[in-house]
Amino acid sequence: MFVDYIFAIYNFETIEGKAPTRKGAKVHEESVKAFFFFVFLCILESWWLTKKIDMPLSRIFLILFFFANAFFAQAQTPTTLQNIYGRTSISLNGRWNYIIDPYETGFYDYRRQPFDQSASGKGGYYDDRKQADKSELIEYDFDLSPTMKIPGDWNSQAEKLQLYEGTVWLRRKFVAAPKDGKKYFLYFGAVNYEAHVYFNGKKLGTHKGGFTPFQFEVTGQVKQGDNVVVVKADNIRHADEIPTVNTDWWNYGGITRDVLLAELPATYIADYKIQLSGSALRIEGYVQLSGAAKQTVTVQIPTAGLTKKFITDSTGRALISLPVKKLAYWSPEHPELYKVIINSETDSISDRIGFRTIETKGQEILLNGKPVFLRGISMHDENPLIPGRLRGEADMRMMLQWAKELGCNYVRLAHYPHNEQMIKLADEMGLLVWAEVPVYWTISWQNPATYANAQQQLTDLITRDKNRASVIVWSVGNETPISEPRNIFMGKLVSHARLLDDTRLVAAALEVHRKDNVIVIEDPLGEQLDLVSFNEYAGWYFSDTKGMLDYRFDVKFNKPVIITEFGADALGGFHADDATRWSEEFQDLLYRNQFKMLSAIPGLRGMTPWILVDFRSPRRPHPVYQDFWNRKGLISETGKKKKAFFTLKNYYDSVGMRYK
Ligand code: GCB
Repeated sequence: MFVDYIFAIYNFETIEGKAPTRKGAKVHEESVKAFFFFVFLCILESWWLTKKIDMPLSRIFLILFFFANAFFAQAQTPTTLQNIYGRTSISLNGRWNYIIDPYETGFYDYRRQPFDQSASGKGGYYDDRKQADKSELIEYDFDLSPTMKIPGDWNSQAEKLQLYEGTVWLRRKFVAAPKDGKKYFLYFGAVNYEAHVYFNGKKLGTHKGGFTPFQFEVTGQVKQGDNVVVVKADNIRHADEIPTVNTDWWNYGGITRDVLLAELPATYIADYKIQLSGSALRIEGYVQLSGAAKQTVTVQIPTAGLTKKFITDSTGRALISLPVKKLAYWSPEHPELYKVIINSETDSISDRIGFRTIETKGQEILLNGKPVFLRGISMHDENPLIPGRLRGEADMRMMLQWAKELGCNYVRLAHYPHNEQMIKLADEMGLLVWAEVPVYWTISWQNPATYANAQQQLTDLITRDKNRASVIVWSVGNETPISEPRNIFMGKLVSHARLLDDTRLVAAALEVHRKDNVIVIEDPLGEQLDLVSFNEYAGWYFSDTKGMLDYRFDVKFNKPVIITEFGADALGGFHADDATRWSEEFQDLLYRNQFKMLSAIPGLRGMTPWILVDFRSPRRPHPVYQDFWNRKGLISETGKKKKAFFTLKNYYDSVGMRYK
């Protein structure tokens, strides 16, 4: 029954397709792993029963958890191309036909068996069939179905989809002219949450995780002329997924980011990292070719007068090291980006990369060796004006421009990876970035598949954005409740982030608790992090604008303190006295009082109040003040700045002067 217990919490379905699949192979590999894991559990159970091991079940369980993590983590390899926007590609954005399928009729037969697992593999909506003669029965028709704009969440594009959680099928036809000797990849910037992808009637694979990119190789499958992509997107929330069922944001479903068909040479530059080393004396990193080819690779930074050749090893990898003489370092004040060109014998790619260092020393954060105060703001990937996920560069620029107007040099892109283009814009506009994965609130800490999923999302985020100067912090999660399994889970994510990238800070929004009038920060996870970050809602979720000033902070770590959240809801345009909840005056006074409270923390080096603009949330039903909007924005859903916007701006202006 021990095995039964383990199985009850271990949802095997989540293993299938966890990672993006190349030609569907990974799904199979995972099933084989799951089988061996099962056999291992059976052996362990009989050993435990017969030998009567003198060890509590919880201890055995933890050992098992470690084992399973190591076992499944092996399948986690970076799977997307570096710098997709630097590649030759066809955009598959545009209008896609869609079919809403709440019962998954296009996926399962009437005995609930998946069509794509049947002997013929046929029968699902991905067949994209048309009636051959007038007597034929076909109960769907993509051509006659409505269309929606991709990239774009479905909730904001059709009234009946606003609150929808379930399956929607999306289809796009396109014309291609594949060339001999080239490789082709079908690339998705993000699909929320689970995607099953079919190309010309054949299943390519599945992917889970709503905010990270994935791709499938389709070399040899792209036809001259007409091609068709069908995606089954499913945004149902599950307790064992990342994020879990409970969040405070809208669960926007669908293909929310770009879809591209990329064309590459037979041996291509699959990945590279080109970053300034911690000492600022060298530019370091690697170039990774797609195959185990030995080639000469040249890295050029023309305006810095740097060129150097490297030879890849038998795995196709070359370690890069370029001594630096004179460089204009990237900073929010001078967001200098250098053109970097990488040539291999068979491929070439260029990027715009900024070079800067970031480190902590005691309670200081040093950017290019100089103390910096992070004047930040939190934001979601959502446009308040035309509600829905940010749909393109103009939306993203609007958000970052608002942050600039507020006097920010820093943004927290909460609570999940935002669009790759957003980070590129932050590079260009000069905003430091806190990047986060959706390990939020109550995750299934003891489920190995859940951990593997979280680790994969973190890997994909770091893989994608590791060349962006703006990103200075990888955050492994937000407000997760302390327990031993959680500490282990989060601790492993911290180590994983450091393993993948040692040029940035690692952080998380820690747990806090109150003892009388003291807000205590002693979450054990803090030991492993570079920053002390936490959310505190004095004046809103506890106390009020008067009583909050009686509270003080007790931070148990000698590290820079970056407050990840504080705030209050205010309905834009609602004015009253400053003791009245939901009024702009209440929110404004709360901000003023927060500055008083926070400036008493000796290590305070920055903050990202919650939040730049009002955002949609199903957790916020108050009919007058909320109407499914979290109103903690400094800007209303109509784009109007609230009083507290100007108060925070004044505060940042004065802090900015001190850190000049
Ligand atoms: C938090 C969460 C954030 C919520 C916010 C709130 O602590 O991190 O996602 O939206 O509080 O408004 O309650």
